[in-house]
Amino acid sequence: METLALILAGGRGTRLDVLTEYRAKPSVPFAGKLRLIDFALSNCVNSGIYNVGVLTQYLPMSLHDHIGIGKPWDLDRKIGGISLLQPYTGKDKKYGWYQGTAHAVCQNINYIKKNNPKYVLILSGDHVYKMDYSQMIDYHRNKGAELTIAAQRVPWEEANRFGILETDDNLEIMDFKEKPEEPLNNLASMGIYVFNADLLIDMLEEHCNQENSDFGHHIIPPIIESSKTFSYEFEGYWRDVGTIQSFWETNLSLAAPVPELNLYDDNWKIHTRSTEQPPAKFGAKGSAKQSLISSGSIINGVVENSIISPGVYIEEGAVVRDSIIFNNTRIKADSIVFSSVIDKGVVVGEKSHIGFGNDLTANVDKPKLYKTGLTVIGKGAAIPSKTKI
Ligand code: ADQ
Ligand code: ADP
Repeated sequence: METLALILAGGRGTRLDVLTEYRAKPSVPFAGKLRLIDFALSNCVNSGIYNVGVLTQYLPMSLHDHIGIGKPWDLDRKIGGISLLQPYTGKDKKYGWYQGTAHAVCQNINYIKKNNPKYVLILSGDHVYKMDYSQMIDYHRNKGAELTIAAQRVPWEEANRFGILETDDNLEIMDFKEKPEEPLNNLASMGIYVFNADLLIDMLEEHCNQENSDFGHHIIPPIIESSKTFSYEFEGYWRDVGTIQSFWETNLSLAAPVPELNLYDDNWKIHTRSTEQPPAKFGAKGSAKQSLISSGSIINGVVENSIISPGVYIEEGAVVRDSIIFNNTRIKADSIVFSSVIDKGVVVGEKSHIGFGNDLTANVDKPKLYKTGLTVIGKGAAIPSKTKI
């Protein structure tokens, strides 16, 4: 096959705090029934790329379970299909834990060679976007590029979180700086690369023994000096949900009247593995507005501007607002949940208030400013009745 996609899914993503205590970031639930990695996987198959390797490492169980043999994405194929690429060790301890991103890909160099692709598409497993990679590959080919980096303008104040590109009028990349302290530009690398496979293999062979080798620091800068490298500007919706706030905001943006990211587009479905669930049910006093409610939920309380995963139970008199509730959590009667993210399998006891500031002032006045912060409850927590957090 012409293109092999490699999804980097091994990073810990510490800024997502307790949500990544038991799972890798690409496995974090999103939009009620999805997980973050569903975007990269679905984009691959929707772009006609059916040869995908997923590099996993940190707490891979939930991710492996989710991906399985790739059936929901039609990746359970004899030719191509999906491969889960875990770190392994060899006879002379030549291999081991993945350190930097390039080090991770490097340890799978034999897998790349075996597939013998013309292009290798490198992706992150934790970005929220819909992108037709086949257009990027056409662009790469038409430009005669050896490496193409997808890029997007980001707010200036965030530019230091990204790799920053300088291009000429022809969009050839002249300079690249990984997370510069004082960025001189705001054109950010999206961490999505199309490599000519032979160039990638050459570069990796040169850098393989460097444990910390990372694309942004060690692979891309020398390539820009020596090879034809282009920027592919992507103007669609794209978010790298690095922090709890951006995770919360990106999720809730889906409940807006006309979200920027359309999940209801039949031409670009985001596939996921889902379990059999009965329909969402609303009791006589149950209501929900401007919210996503997943199957298997029972809503007997009030839900506003929130994202509810499968199997959530919201009892009578409970109010959930501006919040994200993961699977099988139960919010008991007369409890209030404001501006919070509550992980799976949590039980919030009766008459509790989750999402109050330290001064017990509710977070409701200006939820967009997040000044009072979000409340995050870890997986499986049992919150006693009448607790205020
Ligand atoms: P970051 O996202 O900060 O910047 P990094 O932390 O290296 O880069 O993670 C990239 C991806 O690789 C993530 O999906 C992560 O989970 C995964 N990953 C990290 N370490 C890994 C390992 N050892 N094994 C397997 N997977 C691993 C990158 C680029 C920037 C660019 C931003 C855009 O370096 O230049 O601007 O992405 O988001
Ligand atoms: P997530 O919260 O990311 O959805 P799951 O609850 O689906 O994770 O768990 C992922 C996998 O890990 C499942 O196969 C589950 O059976 C397994 N698992 C979860 N907790 C434990 C545990 N304490 N011991 C062993 N396996 C576990």
